Amino acid sequence: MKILLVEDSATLRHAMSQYIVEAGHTALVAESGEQALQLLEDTPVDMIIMDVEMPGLNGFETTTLIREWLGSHWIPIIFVTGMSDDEDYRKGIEAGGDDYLIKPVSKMIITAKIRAMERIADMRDQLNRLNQELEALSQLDSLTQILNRRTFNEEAQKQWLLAGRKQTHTSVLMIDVDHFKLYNDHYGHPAGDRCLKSITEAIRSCLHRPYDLLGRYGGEEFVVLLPDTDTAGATRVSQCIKNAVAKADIAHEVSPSAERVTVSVGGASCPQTSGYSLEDIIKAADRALYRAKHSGRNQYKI
Ligand code: GH3
Ligand code: MG
Ligand code: MG
Ligand code: MG
Ligand code: MG
Repeated sequence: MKILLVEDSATLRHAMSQYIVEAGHTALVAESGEQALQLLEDTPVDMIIMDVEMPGLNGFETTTLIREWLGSHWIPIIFVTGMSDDEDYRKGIEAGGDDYLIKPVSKMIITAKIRAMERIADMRDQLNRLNQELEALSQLDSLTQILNRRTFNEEAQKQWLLAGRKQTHTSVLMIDVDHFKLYNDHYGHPAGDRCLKSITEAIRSCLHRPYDLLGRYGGEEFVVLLPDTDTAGATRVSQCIKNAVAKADIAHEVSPSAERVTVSVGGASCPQTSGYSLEDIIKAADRALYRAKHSGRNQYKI
């Protein structure tokens, strides 16, 4: 760990930084609170050992400023001071200190305290990692690992705004599995889940651009956003999806319209400058999907 030692006494600075180095850490030193603040501006540290009585800013004031500056990023700050009143201890903790040691402090004590704080810092890192993982998980649909509806809407809205008033078209496709209720009833829910994963892969195989978005919009309904794509492009992708699902070749022996699993696709395209909102074009794609269903399924309408 990189440990900052703030101490105005040269003798103590020397001895304590020796302890820090012998414990296997890197020691940075500051002679005053002001110097500590300056150093922190461009050097991140993992822990601070802080004297209290110093000319200029004292350790409590310096700590308050450091905590303000670090915001929600917590690092351990330990006071090491000659001030042994209970009231000083209280002030130190209040100022943002995590521990309060009274001089003289032996090498063994300071080493043990550093170890204890290091354990808490490890826990902080673990929590941060878990939080990041949770954040990522909450954006995905757990079955298909594609964007869930909420995240799709957020990301699509970002793309929509990004495209701004460009002269390009944006397209949306709504894709719905045909007679999927019958599929589930006949093959069982686990098979239905596997089928949805295969359909996801089939759709994904038709999306090649980094900005294309794929989301699970409902049970057996998917949505695709194609930025920079006009009606011709949307038609190509729809045809590709229809073919890819056919190629997946999933048996559906009770389907009234085909012996294999098929999908219906509804698409809509509009130029950024049309004045339509993203919701408008999603609704238009939904209406096109309805037409595809009512024209016999296993087809696309744009
Ligand atoms: P249509 O061709 O008109 O779309 O008919 P459909 O049967 O596909 O449509 P409907 O909306 O009646 O049924 C959708 C079915 O999708 C019902 C539901 O049990 C199933 N379903 C929704 N989500 C899941 C899921 O996560 N896993 C599985 N296995 N089935 C699901
Ligand atoms: Mg001092
Ligand atoms: Mg339905
Ligand atoms: Mg369906
Ligand atoms: Mg449906």
